[in-house]
Amino acid sequence: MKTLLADIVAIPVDDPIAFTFFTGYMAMLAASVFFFVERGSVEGKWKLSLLVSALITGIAAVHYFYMRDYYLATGQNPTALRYIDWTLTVPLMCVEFFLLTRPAGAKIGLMWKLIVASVWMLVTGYIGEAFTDGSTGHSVLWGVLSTLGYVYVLYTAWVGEVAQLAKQSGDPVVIRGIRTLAWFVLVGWAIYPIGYMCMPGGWLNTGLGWSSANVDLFYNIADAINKIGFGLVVYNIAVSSKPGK
Ligand SMILES: *C/C=C(C)/C=C/C=C(C)/C=C/C1=C(C)CCCC1(C)C
Repeated sequence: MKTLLADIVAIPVDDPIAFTFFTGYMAMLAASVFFFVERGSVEGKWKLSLLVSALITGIAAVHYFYMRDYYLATGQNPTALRYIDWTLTVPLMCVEFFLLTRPAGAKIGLMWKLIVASVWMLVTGYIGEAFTDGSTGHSVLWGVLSTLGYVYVLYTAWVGEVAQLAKQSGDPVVIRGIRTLAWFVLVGWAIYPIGYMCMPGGWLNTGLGWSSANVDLFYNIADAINKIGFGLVVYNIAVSSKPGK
């Protein structure tokens, strides 16, 4: 009995971070099943987009499974697992932008530019978090460098190539869908820097006294909104755009 109990991972009722790790895990898993199954019922040109949506939430679900355990066992932020997850899933979100605008003429170079910008954003963010000396200088320097990559993706989605290609598609569903995804990047993705600034030395940590435990609370909420939300927008485009091409 003792050994059995030791293997049970319990979620304390007064720990919102553990709660969101578990809820996030289940929600991502359910979303993956949904996107994967629905892939079978959308028009051919959208099938790959739905598969990528399922991969994004699927990869996240597996990471959440491990991150929840790591957090419950150590009480620490699972920084490395978190960034491994993002390094796989955020570039896949860039692939989604490419796939959705490809019928309107998007070139593969667009995809690579977005991937490079997002990987830059994540590598610099990782240095900021994982190698912190607890100082504000370190947090701000790497946070600002990371934000450059974020701004590039934001610009591309709102006014740059992605926005222009969406317009060229002439399909109101694609135009509206891409605009909604751009809103996700502007509002949903902006939750991450808030979490980042809770880390030791971060502005919200030193300025408002927010605990570094909140880093994961913000990241978990943001992940659920962005990964599942992104996928639902893609699904909506796939089921409501006009058939053909
Ligand atoms: C599914 C995971 C997603 C959509 C992750 C997105 C992550 C970001 C937009 C992170 C951005 C950051 C900054 C803009 C500055 C501070 C460091 C980061 C990495 C938290």
